[in-house]
Amino acid sequence: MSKDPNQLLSILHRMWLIRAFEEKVSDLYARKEVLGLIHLGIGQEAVAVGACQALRRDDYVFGGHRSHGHAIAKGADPRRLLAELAGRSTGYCAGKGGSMHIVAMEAGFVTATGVVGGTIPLALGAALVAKQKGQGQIAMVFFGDGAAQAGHFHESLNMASLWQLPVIFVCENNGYAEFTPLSAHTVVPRLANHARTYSIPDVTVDGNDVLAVTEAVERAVQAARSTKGPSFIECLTYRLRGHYEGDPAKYRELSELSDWKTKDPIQRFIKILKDRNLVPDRAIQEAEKTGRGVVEEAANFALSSPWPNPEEVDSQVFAPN
Ligand SMILES: Cc1ncc(C[n+]2csc(CCOP(=O)(O)OP(=O)(O)O)c2C)c(N)n1
Repeated sequence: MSKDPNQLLSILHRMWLIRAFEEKVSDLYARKEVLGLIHLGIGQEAVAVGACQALRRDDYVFGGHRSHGHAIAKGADPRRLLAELAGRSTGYCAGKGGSMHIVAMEAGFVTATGVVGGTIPLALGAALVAKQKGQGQIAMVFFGDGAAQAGHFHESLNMASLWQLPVIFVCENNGYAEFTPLSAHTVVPRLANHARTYSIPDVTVDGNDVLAVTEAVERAVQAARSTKGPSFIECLTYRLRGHYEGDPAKYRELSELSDWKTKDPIQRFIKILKDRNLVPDRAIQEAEKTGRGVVEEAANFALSSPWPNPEEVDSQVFAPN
C-alpha cells in the first residue's frame, strides 16, 4: 500500500475508534445500559480496519457475532450503532436487533448474525449480484476459526470457486471457538489450507499487523474486481477479552493473554509509524483522543434517544402477529 500519511492516520483513527467504541460498550454493559449477549473485538481491530481499508463504499461486507468493529471499519455511524446496542429507536434496527444483528446498508455493511458462519453463504449471494451487475463491486465476509468447521463454510468455498464469484473470505483465527482452543476443534491448524482444496488462492497473515492485512486484502480486491474470483485470507489474531462480556475466560492461561497484550495491534502500528517517522508524533497522540471523543458523543446520543414505541414491537420483524 502507499505510505500516504493521511491514509496511515486514517487507519490509526479507525483502530482507535473501534477500541474506544468497544471499551465504551463494555462500560455501558456493566452499567446495564447495553443489554443482551455482547462479544467484543478488542485486540482484533487490525483485521477489521486493514480489510475494509481496501474496499469501496458500495462493496458488500458481512459480519458475524463479533462485528461492531467490522461495521465501524466499513463506515457505519457509531452513534446509530451504539443506539442499537442500547435498544433505542434511533439504532440501526430501531433497537430491535442489538449487538449481533447490525445492518448498516448506507455503508455497505449488509448484516451481522448470531448464527456462527451464517453470513458466509449470504456473501456469495451478494457476490453473485455484484458479478451480474458488472460494476466491479465485490463482497467480503468475516468469520472465526470456529465457523470454518461448519458444513456451509465448505459448501460456500466450493460454490464461490466453481462460479468464480468476487468474494473475499476473511478468517479471523483468534485461536478459540467460544471456550474451545483450535487444537480441540480441528486437525487442520492452518485454516487457509481449506481454500486450496477448492482451488482458491490463500494467504495467512499476521492479523495484528494492520499493514500486512491491508496488503493481503489489496491483492485479493484487485483479483476480485478484475473477475479473477474469490480469495481466502487467514488472519492470525487474538481476542483480548473473554468470548462474551462476563466470560471469566478460565480456559486460557494468563501468560498467554499477557503475551498477546504485547502484540496489541494499535500499539504495534504506532511503533511502526514512530520508528519509520511516517506521520508527526502529535497526530499520533491526537488519534486516540479523537476516537474517544467520537464515542463519547455517540454514547450521549444513544442514551438520550427515545425507547422504541411498544406498539411497534411487531413491525419490521419476521414474527407472526
Ligand atoms: C450455528 C451455531 N452454532 C453454535 C453457536 C454457539 N456459538 C456462539 S459463538 C461460537 C464460537 C464461534 O467461534 P469463532 O467462529 O471462532 O468466532 P469467535 O467467537 O472466535 O469470534 C459458538 C459455537 C451459534 N451461535 N451458532
